[in-house]
Amino acid sequence: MKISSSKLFKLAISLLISCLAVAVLAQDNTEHNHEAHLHPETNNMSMDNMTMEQHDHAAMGHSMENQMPLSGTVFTKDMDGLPDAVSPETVALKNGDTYTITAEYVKKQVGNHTLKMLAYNRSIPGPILKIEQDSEILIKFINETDFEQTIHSHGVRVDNRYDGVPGLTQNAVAPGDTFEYRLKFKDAGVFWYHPHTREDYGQEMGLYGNYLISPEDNNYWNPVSREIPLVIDDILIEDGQISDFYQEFTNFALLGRFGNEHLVNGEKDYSLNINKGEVIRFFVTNVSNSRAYNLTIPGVKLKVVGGDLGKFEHEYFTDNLLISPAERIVVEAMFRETGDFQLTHTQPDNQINLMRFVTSANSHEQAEITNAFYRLRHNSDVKSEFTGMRNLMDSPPDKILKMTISLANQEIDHSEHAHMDMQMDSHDHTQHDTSPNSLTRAHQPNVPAESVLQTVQWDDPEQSDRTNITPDIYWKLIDEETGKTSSDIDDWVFKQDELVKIRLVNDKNADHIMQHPVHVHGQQFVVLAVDGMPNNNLVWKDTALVFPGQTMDILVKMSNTGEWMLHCHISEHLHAGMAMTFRVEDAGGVAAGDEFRAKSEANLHHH
Ligand SMILES: [Cu+2]
Repeated sequence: MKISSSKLFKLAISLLISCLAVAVLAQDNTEHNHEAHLHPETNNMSMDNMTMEQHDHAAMGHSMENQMPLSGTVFTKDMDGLPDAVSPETVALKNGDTYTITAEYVKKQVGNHTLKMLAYNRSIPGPILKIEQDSEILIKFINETDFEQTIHSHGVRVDNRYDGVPGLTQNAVAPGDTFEYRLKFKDAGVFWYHPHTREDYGQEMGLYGNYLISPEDNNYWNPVSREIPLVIDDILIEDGQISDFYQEFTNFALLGRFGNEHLVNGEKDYSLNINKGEVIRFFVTNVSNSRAYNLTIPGVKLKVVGGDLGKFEHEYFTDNLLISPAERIVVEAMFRETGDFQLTHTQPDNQINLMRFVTSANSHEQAEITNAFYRLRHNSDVKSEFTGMRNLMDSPPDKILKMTISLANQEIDHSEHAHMDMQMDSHDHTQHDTSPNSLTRAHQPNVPAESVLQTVQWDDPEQSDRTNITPDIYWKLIDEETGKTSSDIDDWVFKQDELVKIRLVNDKNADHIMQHPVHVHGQQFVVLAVDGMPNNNLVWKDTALVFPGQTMDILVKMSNTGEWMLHCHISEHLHAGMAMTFRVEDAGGVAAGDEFRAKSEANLHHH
């Protein structure tokens, strides 16, 4: 039986949005600046169908002063009676264990501000769940917030029923309700969990946490002194609180919400004490809504060993770690010198200190660990997994997906966008940078060339994007073959274990060009080539950053049946339409989660 997931998904989204609005309107909310201005067409993202009223609203929004509130219902910032945030707990779970995660509002001290935030088990990040590879864990989720929730286990090849996509794999968890997620962890490495409802709001407010999956093979990673997860985020604080979110729409929809404060493991001035000679393996996760981080630790040697889903074919030393929203990097750092070191983020116009490492004089150096650090491993086990895939390097793509936006009807004042001019000027899409150095780098998409870094939208310092809202802003995925767009794409059906090559084309002729971190649910993929340059260091991934104007070929191994999302992981772009679904079914045409979708479709038809 073939189910039209796209129709179902659209209906579900529209139901979700209307339920959300009603649920929140029903409760006492004393912070309405304005009468609720509901957009009945929030789910209809077509620009052509934009009503006059919406158009006027959009045009007015852009000409208004930045500080003018939008016409909508602001999520309340009332903090009365909220519990204080606690420090994240590290919890070791064994096969068959059950663990309860509760999402709720907390008060959290960030610098001089007491912020209303959202937390899992009252901590930001949520608890670090340490689990052995191949274990199955039952997560009992409780929603103590005032809006619908789910848990999406990012990068974990879960059974489709536990993927956390409302309307597609489960019903959203209403306030006060619960849901049980039965999760099997097939892969080793670092993963993360977050909601898949109003990600722009939930994630920015603090709903994220790591799974650390220890490999079955004790020699999978190098010997190190310690392993430490680093969760990196930026938040936008204005007037002492996290800047407004609206119940009816997503703001900052063109560029995504860039923050003005940076958090590492939930803290503004995070610091770690290190003993001289230690090699630390950091599991880095970027949980920001929109910001790509360009990380380094000046004075400390870094070796990249893993990506989203396990080891690279070849380890490499680097000065820079580029990490887009939702990506993970596994990096080892050798602290040979005594003193203070900073984890920094570098963008063309400035450098920001994110956290501090204080290295004490008492040496903990161990020869075995030091020697392992300086040896670059070539992982033949990983390489052999990719042999068959590499043979498809030159084959034509099965699907071509254009990532674009059209602002033809929009009154967007581009002069407000700080990086627009720079971006357009520095853009030469017609030729590759062919200097020997950049050529080597181009073979390693993980270390982008300087000219590529120049094209990135690094920031929105004046928050010029605040009045750009959904559905006025419609970021699109267009199937080149059928012309179908985003949620209307309903014919991507693959057989289990098929290898599917998808060419992701970041439209260089779009009205606004920006980088997009593309996330594929439920499966693993590799980046085969970027702008036609083959990638000579493969790693399994679930999220890859397609730079402005770039073309990236990914090869997806469709191992996991179900109906799944493919979307941009800039939260605001996801809500602005840069999302689609695809189906993976077994030889008999059956996919996990079909029972849920059949039931929901029947229900939708009856109402
Ligand atoms: Cu995007």
